[in-house]
Amino acid sequence: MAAKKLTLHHLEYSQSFRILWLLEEMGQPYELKSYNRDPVSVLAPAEYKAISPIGTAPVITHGKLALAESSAIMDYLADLSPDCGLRPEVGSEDRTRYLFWFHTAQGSMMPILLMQTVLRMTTERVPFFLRPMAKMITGALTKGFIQPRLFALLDQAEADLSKKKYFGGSALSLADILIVYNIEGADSRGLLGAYPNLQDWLARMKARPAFQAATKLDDRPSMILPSK
Ligand SMILES: N[C@@H](CCC(=O)N[C@@H](CS)C(=O)NCC(=O)O)C(=O)O
Repeated sequence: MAAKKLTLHHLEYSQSFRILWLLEEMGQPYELKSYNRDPVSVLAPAEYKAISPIGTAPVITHGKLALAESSAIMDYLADLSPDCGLRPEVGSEDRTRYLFWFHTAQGSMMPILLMQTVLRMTTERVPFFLRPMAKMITGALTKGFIQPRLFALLDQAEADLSKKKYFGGSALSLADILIVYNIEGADSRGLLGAYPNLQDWLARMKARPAFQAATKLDDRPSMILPSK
C-alpha cells in the first residue's frame, strides 16, 4: 500500500463496521476515526457528512481522496494490496460464486432489508389513527414482495454454504465481509431460525481474530443500530 495516510471514518452502528473488519483482516496500517450518530436524527453527524459528498458511512480517506460506498472501498483496498487473497482469481472455480454474492449483497439483499426497515418505521411513525391502514399496506408489501425475495436469497445462501464454507467459495473473501451486515441484520430480525448453515457461518465469522479486534475497536454490542 502506498505511503499516503489511510483513514477509516467509522460511524457507530453502521455498515462501516465491515471496513473495520476488512482492514483488520488485511493487517494494513490505518487510522481509525470514530463518530457517534446524531442523537436526535440518528443520522451521521454534520462533521461526518462533510467528509464526502454522499454523506453516508462508510468513508475512507487516502491522501486527498475521500471514498464512500462499502463495495467500492473494499475493491479499492484490495486493489492497493493485490496479494491480499480476498478475491478469488479470475478464471478460478470460485470466481463466479464470489461475484454473485459480492454483488447480490449490495444490489439485491440490502435494498430488500432496507425496504423492510422503512416499512417498519412508516408504521411506527404515522399518526395512530392511520396505523391500521399503514399496517395493512406494509403487511401486504412485506408478504407479497419483501419476504419472497429475501427468503429466496437466504435459501440460496443456505444451499451454497452447504457446499463450501464461505460466500466466495472455499476461503474468506470480500463477499463474506460485505454480506455480514445483511446476515447479522437478518439474524437480529429473528430470520435465521431455519438456516443452520448461515448461523454457523455467522458464528465462524464472529470468531475470527480480525472480527474480534474490529468489535473491540468499534466498542458497540452490535454493528446493527438497535431499534427503539
Ligand atoms: N450503500 C451504501 C449505504 C450507506 C449507508 O446508508 N450508510 C448508513 C449507515 S448503515 C448511513 O450512513 N446512515 C447515516 C446517514 O445517512 O446519515 C454503502 O454501502 O456504503
